Amino acid sequence: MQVDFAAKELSVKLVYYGPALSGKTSNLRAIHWLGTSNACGELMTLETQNDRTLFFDMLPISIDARSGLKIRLKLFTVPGQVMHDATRRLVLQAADGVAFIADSQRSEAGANRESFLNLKKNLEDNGIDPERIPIIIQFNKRDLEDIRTDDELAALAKQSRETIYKAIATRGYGVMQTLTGLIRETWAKLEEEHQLEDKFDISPSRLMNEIESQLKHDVRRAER
Ligand SMILES: Nc1nc2c(ncn2[C@@H]2O[C@H](COP(=O)(O)OP(=O)(O)O)[C@@H](O)[C@H]2O)c(=O)[nH]1
Ligand SMILES: [Mg+2]
Repeated sequence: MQVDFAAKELSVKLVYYGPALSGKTSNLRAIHWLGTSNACGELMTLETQNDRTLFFDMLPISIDARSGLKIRLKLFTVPGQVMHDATRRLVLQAADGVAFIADSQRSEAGANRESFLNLKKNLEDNGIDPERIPIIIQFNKRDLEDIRTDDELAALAKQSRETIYKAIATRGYGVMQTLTGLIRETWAKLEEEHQLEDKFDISPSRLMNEIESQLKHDVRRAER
């Protein structure tokens, strides 16, 4: 996190991690498409021909809280392929929170596991304690055949520290819940470390209300 006290501006870095093709870029695309244009900036994506992220994607989100605090969220994705480990480590530098995007297909369980271990190693290499940084897990591609069942994910959620979300990123399903869950956990950690409520006069719950109302379209108003 970077703080500019004079400008009352706070920058938070959130990283979407996971194996190749699990849906990290699709999450950012869906956030850009579902979010308000006021909050969401341009989505920067770098892609090779075979649809895999070459370096990373980045989506900036700005929230202006009523207390005057400006919150700048930067969402990054990492390239999933094994060979891009140096890029992943670089993108993880100074991360405040991580969304691990897993592929729900049974065939991808090994790739998920390998990528999760790689995440922990790269956090450690960056001097970040993997047991303390907020990490949430999204099981994406819930629309496909031969996926891990809801019961299996519930059992997994019981034994893991991380909250588990379910998503179909290409349809936007579950994507905003994952993002707001990640922001909530990340803010709680930053609050604990930096006493933001005292410094900026904003409680975590009020902040989440403001983020949700500025990020998401008001459905009732849109329907009128
Ligand atoms: N059926 C299905 N396909 C998905 C879903 N999310 C992503 N995909 C597809 O999976 C492929 C890889 O997605 P992408 O977001 O580029 O993965 P990344 O490598 O993690 O950035 C693309 O063809 C997407 O259209 C999903 O929820 N359901
Ligand atoms: Mg990608």
